[in-house]
Amino acid sequence: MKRAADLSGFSAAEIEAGRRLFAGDWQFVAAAPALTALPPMAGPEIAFAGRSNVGKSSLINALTGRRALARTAATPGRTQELIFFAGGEGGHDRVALVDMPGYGYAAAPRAKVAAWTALIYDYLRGRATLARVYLLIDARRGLMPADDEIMATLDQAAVSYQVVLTKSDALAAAALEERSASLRQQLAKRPAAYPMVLATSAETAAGITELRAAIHRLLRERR
Ligand SMILES: Nc1nc2c(ncn2[C@@H]2O[C@H](COP(=O)(O)OP(=O)(O)O)[C@@H](O)[C@H]2O)c(=O)[nH]1
Ligand SMILES: [Mg+2]
Repeated sequence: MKRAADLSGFSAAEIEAGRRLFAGDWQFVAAAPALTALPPMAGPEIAFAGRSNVGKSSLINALTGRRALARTAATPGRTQELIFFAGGEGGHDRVALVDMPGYGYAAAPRAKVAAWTALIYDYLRGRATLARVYLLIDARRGLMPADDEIMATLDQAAVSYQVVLTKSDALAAAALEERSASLRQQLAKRPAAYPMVLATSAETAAGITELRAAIHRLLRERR
């Protein structure tokens, strides 16, 4: 509907192109436990970063319409590798979605945490094909100190990122709007942050159409 497209800031054509982009065949490509194991740089990469359990894998499944493309974990801190999924429409550049290890998981052994924190930071700072980082924030919790650290790093490295709220189904509409507004304010002083906050739910699919359109727009602008 035209009205819905207007409200989200995307045209009906962009919404449709986003839908088509994610209706294609998405496949697992590689799991990299270290920088030396990254797949060769090909098309643009879109990374999903955030605390353990924030909903990264669930969001990738919701975007691609595949219930179990990315593994979702009842046990937090399980994904300690960069997981690459590739897909996209025929004719377009191949696009990769990257499911990142979660940070801020205190119960893991310290040496392991150090290793995968280094992996996250090295990848985010040094990957030339990284088109955008989606920084996932649990709508119920808002920004935590570990999120601030990642944002400071992305700002310093001038890597463009956008905050995506997850689990929006867990909040009432007014509380969700309040959370988005306060986040927008916090992002205003972040040079590499996209000013708009997107609220999503893998549970109800709220915001998924818009996120697909946003990814389509970003890929188109890069071409
Ligand atoms: N209510 C709700 N729960 C969610 C949503 N997305 C993920 N979860 C739950 O949050 C937990 C962690 O999800 P997961 O995708 O594995 O998080 P990851 O560690 O960031 O990859 C799981 O128990 C999911 O079922 C959502 O949109 N709404
Ligand atoms: Mg995960």
